[in-house]
Amino acid sequence: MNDTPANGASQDDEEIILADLSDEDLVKQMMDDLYDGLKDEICEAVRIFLDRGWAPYKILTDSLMEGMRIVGIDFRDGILFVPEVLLSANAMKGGMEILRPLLAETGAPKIGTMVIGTVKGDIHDIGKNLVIMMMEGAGFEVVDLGINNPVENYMAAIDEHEPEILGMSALLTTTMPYMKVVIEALKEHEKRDEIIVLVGGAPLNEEFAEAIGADAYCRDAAVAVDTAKELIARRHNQPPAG
Ligand code: B1M
Repeated sequence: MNDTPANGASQDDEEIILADLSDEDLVKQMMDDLYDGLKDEICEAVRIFLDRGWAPYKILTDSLMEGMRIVGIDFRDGILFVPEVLLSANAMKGGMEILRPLLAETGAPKIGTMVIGTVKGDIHDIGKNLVIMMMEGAGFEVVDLGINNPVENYMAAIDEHEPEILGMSALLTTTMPYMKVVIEALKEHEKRDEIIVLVGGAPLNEEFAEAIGADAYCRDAAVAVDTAKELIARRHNQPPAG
């Protein structure tokens, strides 16, 4: 990514020892490594930060998500292409897999169940997977439908698992309208009032969520957790758990 790596050495110099870098330089190096799709290096850096006592959520937000934001800018500008971004996504997932059990290990009591999936036509799943990790960590049982879900998948999972919450993710402006198709199907099957519908994904906003009849738009995974807790508590007429 950069001509000068985070530790100030030139590209041709000897190998960078991640463990020798300061926190600040290691964050910068992780962004470079995520950009270059270096999964092993990302996993090593995540472990180093954990050893240094960083909270899993801080590692996620300060290095992995920030790194992916930069990848997104160069993807948009035609500097990076799909194969390169896939490598970055793979590296990010490697880091997330290390953090996943740690985020889920809070011992929080079970609050409710959520069915979540990325909508039809859309294969982005990193943000959805992050939401799942955070929801599990907060005490939700989560049924993950994966990517590219037609309305039938959501309806079948709702029938089977009877969740309090339905979550939908979309990262493309062309796929986000499909969320309305799912909400309309819920109405048609007289299930809309039984379930809290939360939607998220980079191109969405509150106005869109309101326009399609969702209960709330969630800007990020932490907001998804807070919103889920709050809306469930409101249904039960109790203060939010945790
Ligand atoms: Co895609 N892609 N991509 N891509 N991709 C975007 C979304 C894009 C903005 C890039 C850009 O141009 N800057 C652009 C969309 C433009 C638009 O629609 N306006 C785009 C495009 C165009 C495409 C293709 C069409 C490219 C092509 O083929 N020509 C293609 C579409 C494929 C398809 O889906 N049919 C495509 C493909 C891909 C890859 C496969 C290469 C890869 C996905 C790999 C994967 O997910 N396994 C990819 C990636 C990685 C991205 C970017 C770079 C990063 C997305 C990401 O993971 N962000 C992205 C650029 C960007 O968003 N800046 C881009 C990190 C993640 C943690 O954030 O997903 O926003 P995010 O999730 C957040 C919140 O949004 C929220 O919480 C999460 C955590 O905080 N949230 C929810 C998300 N879902 C939620 C659900 C909830 C609650 C909150 O429910 C309750």
